[in-house]
Amino acid sequence: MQETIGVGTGTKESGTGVGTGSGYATRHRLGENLITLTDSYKLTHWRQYPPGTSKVYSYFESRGGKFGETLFFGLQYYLQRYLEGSVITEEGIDEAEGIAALHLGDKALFNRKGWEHILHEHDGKLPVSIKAVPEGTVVPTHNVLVTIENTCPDCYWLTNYLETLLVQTWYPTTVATLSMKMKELIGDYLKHTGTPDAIDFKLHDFGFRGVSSVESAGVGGGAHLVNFRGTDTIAALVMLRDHYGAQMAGFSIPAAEHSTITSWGKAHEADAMRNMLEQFGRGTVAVVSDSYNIFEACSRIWGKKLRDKVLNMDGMLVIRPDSGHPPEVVVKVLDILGERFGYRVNGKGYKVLNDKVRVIQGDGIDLEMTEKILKAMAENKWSADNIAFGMGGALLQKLDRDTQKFAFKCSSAVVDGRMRNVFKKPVTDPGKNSKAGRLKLILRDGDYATVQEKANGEDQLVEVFRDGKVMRTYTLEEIRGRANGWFSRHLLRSD
Ligand code: AOY
Repeated sequence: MQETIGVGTGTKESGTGVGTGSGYATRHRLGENLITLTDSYKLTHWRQYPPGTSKVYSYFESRGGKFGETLFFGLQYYLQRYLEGSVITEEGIDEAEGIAALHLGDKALFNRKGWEHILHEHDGKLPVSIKAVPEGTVVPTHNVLVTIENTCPDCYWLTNYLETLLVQTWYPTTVATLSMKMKELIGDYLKHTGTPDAIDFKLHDFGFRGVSSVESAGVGGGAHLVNFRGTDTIAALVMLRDHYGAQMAGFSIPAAEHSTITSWGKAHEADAMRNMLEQFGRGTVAVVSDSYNIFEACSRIWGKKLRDKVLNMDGMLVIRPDSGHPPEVVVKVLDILGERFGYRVNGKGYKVLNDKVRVIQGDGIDLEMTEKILKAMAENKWSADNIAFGMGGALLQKLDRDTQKFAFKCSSAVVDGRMRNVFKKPVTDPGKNSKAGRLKLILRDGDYATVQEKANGEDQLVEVFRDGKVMRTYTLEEIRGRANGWFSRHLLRSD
């Protein structure tokens, strides 16, 4: 069969139909054949476990990193997208065997019998059980977040075959964690200089163009929306609608980009800005204002020429600087706008601009720059109420699996009917030690701890997948509730 693979075969949209047995291998689009969603070496691992192995049990954890805890999010998307249902098909097996034959040079290295067992004995459904901490939970690093084991003794080899896909949850979990840290930082400044209740729209996702795939935009943008409600990443709305029951997970407003301002010509920037007020001035509108000179735009255009129009808006003008050293530019812009539009001093002793005017900074934003901007503002007595932040590449792309050192490791196995602890403990790096035994996550005096399954304490891990079925789903609302509970307790504590 494999000798005809790859030669003049048309692309078929999914794994059904004429392809099989006719000498033409069926081809699946990227992501649509589960057997191909793994690392090459895993194709060969079924031959490598000790003879008599009937169970492989593995777990997923953050082994530390930039932050001391992680906000778990995103597993449900991966389960529903890739693992749920009868995902093993004859056509999928054929395709994977063909790839393995050419890629590894020997089709006998491919576990055809193993996959056919799943197809025929399990109706194509993956015989594994996956347990996980509920999404939206904030868990200290070094704790178990997910466990997985095979439920059919013949399928001991399947557990770690799925590592590649399951470990991709590092990404939404790391984005959710970073977004949460931004929320803590901005929340802290709001608490001391302004209105903490306004937190939901203080960090807007600008990251769609900066991520390496549409799927990353959906999953990472979705993770941000666990903590906030502002986004320009529409893929995240679709993902959260389809997988987390959110009719509308995030919101945005009309806003300019440079092309819509600069196409009027340098001499007509004020006309471009007037047009923004005329087109959108009944609500909130954001206008990037640094095309030529952000300070002149604030003092002469917004602050003089269009001042009355701004003051007579039904809504609000949000001015967006987009270049220069953000802490300096933002404070200078606020000083100019304060002089032109006026301000009040709030109960905490900080200045708040006339309510028709606000600022959004979306250039150069990461955790460190945001802290610098908020600090410079506070030093100049400007409340955090005056600003919102846009974050793109640093929110969705400037992070990797090592940001929180995520790892998936086998910790228990059954060989010849006897359970054994499994672990690694490399002399060259104790940071890479793994846990041993069957694990559970418990709450001990309000703190999460990872202990042996047979120890005391109620397991917080919930079975979310078993034998092809998603057993428990969470809505975005539920997930936000859990994450928010943690956030409120945290903000209250830190003074
Ligand atoms: N969006 C708030 C609404 C969105 C954006 C998106 C890259 C917005 C800008 C704004 O105000 O200025 C992707 C850069 C900006």
